[in-house]
Amino acid sequence: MDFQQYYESRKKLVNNFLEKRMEKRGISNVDDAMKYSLLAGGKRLRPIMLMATAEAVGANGYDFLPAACGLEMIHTYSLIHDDLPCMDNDDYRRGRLTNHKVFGEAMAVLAGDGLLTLAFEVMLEQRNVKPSTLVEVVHETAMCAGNFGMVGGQALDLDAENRQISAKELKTLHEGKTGAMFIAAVRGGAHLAGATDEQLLALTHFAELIGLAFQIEDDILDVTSTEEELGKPIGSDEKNNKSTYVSLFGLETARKMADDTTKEALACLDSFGEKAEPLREIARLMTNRKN
Ligand code: GRG
Repeated sequence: MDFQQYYESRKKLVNNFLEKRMEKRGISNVDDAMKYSLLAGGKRLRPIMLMATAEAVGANGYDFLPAACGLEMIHTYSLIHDDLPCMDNDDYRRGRLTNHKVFGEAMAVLAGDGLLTLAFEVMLEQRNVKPSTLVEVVHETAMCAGNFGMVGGQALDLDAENRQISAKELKTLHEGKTGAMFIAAVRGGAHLAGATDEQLLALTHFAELIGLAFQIEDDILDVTSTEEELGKPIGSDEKNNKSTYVSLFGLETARKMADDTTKEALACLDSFGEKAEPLREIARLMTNRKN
């Protein structure tokens, strides 16, 4: 399998779907702010992951584009809000100015709200699945995105600012903030493709582990990319006091943790055979990524 070709073709499907769907305008110029961030690139990991999981179970991933693209809308809203001055106060995202830098803070809040709401509208436009299955997928996605998942994790993150937290607290924080949306992607694809209970269990465990490995890798990249660029010794950056896997365990142990967790995640896919190869490659991509 040519994974690069696989990934690019799925990314194109996602981008085309999002562009087409955003042609349907609402009543105001909040649409421009929503489109600005949604169509700004990005790896499209979560929708591609949903499709690849459906394929691992034996379905066609591209049959589930509305459900998959809803996840990208939720993810994009979270990035817009995360970049706001009251949160991380970032000026750049996906290689361009952040939403609030271009449209102002109030409009950026609304663009995020609009994308979160549109996500559920679009997911419910998914056809060719039993209504009860779709309800289950949307319900799980809502739980993963909300106070039991991403929003809860972000709140824990705010609370952890400028104080040291334990490894257990850090894990809970990231299981919510980052991991929950990967669980939504994998379980969503599994449900839509009609996975058995046994398959669902293995895939859920895979998603939990790969979310953790992705976060450890993100913490590693945070220190290695910025500090290498600046020519500083790795580990010397004290720009904030946030606890990370690197600050808690050191760079070498964090690298080993990322590797071991990825291997454990891949082992969860052993019974899926050749059909899970794209999902395996996505897992490898997520943990060896350069950006
Ligand atoms: C504001 C409710 C709320 C939640 C914010 C996702 C998130 C929660 C914050 C983003 C901040 C961050 C750097 C989180 C770590 C996970 C991460 C690297 C997210 C970026 O996801 P990618 O790499 O980004 O999939 P692209 O741009 O490729 O989609």
